[in-house]
Amino acid sequence: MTGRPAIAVLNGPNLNLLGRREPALYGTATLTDIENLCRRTATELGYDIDFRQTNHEGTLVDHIHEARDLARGIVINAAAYTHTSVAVRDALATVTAPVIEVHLTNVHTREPFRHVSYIAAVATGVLAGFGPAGYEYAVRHIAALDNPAAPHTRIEELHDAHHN
Ligand code: CA2
Repeated sequence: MTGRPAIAVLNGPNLNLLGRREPALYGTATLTDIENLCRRTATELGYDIDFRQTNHEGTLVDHIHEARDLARGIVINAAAYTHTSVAVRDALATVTAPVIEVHLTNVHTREPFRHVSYIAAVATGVLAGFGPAGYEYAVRHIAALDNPAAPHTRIEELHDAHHN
């Protein structure tokens, strides 16, 4: 424990294989590289990272419950569970802090079953197709939302600023 506020970065099934299988699709960065990127970004912004990966649906639900109690926001790549899991969606729906759904690939250019997300409707925002950088952008956005001195990160306040 460092005393700094935490941002949770949660990863679903098979993402432990990143960088070792299917580099043409998912790139050469490993999940440890992505963890280091998130940690470097968070440290720069004054946050800790709680970085997890699991291949099990119930464990991902447990990770969401732990993050709900401890983190200022959740970055989640639920991987295949994105397209199948009512349990993951229901767990995320209980989170009041911002939730950013991240995908390395642009799921909308892939098979039709990947166009459907069970979790997008309960997420604050969705990033897909930015590779590992998507994780960094999501961490930066959660830190910005947590900082009341950055009102432009909230769409309704940008609208208000524009119209006043
Ligand atoms: O693009 C993404 O980040 C995905 O969430 C990745 C998931 C896929 O099911 C989603 O549709 C999109 C798959 C993660 C599997 O990762 C692998 C990494 C290396 C080798 C094989 C799988």
